[in-house]
Amino acid sequence: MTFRSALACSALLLPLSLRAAEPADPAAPPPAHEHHGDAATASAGRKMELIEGLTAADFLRLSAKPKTVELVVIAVYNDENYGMNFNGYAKGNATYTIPLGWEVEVTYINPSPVPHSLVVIEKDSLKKLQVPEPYFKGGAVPDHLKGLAYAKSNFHFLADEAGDYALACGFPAHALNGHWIALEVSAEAKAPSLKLGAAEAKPASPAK
Ligand SMILES: [Cu+2]
Repeated sequence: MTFRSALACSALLLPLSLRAAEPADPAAPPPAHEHHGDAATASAGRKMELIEGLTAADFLRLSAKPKTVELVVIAVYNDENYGMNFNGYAKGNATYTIPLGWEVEVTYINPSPVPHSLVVIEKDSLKKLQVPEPYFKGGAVPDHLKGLAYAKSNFHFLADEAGDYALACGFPAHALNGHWIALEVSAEAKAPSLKLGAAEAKPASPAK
């Protein structure tokens, strides 16, 4: 065994956290393809500084204010659905559940050069080529039909009617092509939760 291959073998035995800190070996094979939704990826000209430091724990967080929840919804989080995803999920494959009567504070981030947007609409409206105005007052980024690239935008709305909604991209035809995740406003839910893909729904992270 050469010194170099011995080194490579010992590196494989190190815990992931230690290996991640080492400089990349240009001769090493690329890392295995990550399952969608697991992590943000830097491809396609994304400005990663726009989402730096954010993790899945930030997707849903209780606010310090009562009956208020904070959402971070990132467009083009990775390559899922050709980038037409929020937080790595598309086609309703993630679901936010908000108790009826709660205030929802949303931070929308699009680190990519491709315009996308975010608007809260009824789930039934998803089939339309052009998504309608936000269902709840204030429930959209500005210019949601034009979209925002390399952008961060905040909006908030009161979830004052129970039902099945979508957090959808308002850019023409994107919602139709799966650029949406689900939002349920529930009279039964006692606390907000987030279900990502096939995983169990998780409660909101504690307030910062
Ligand atoms: Cu979009």
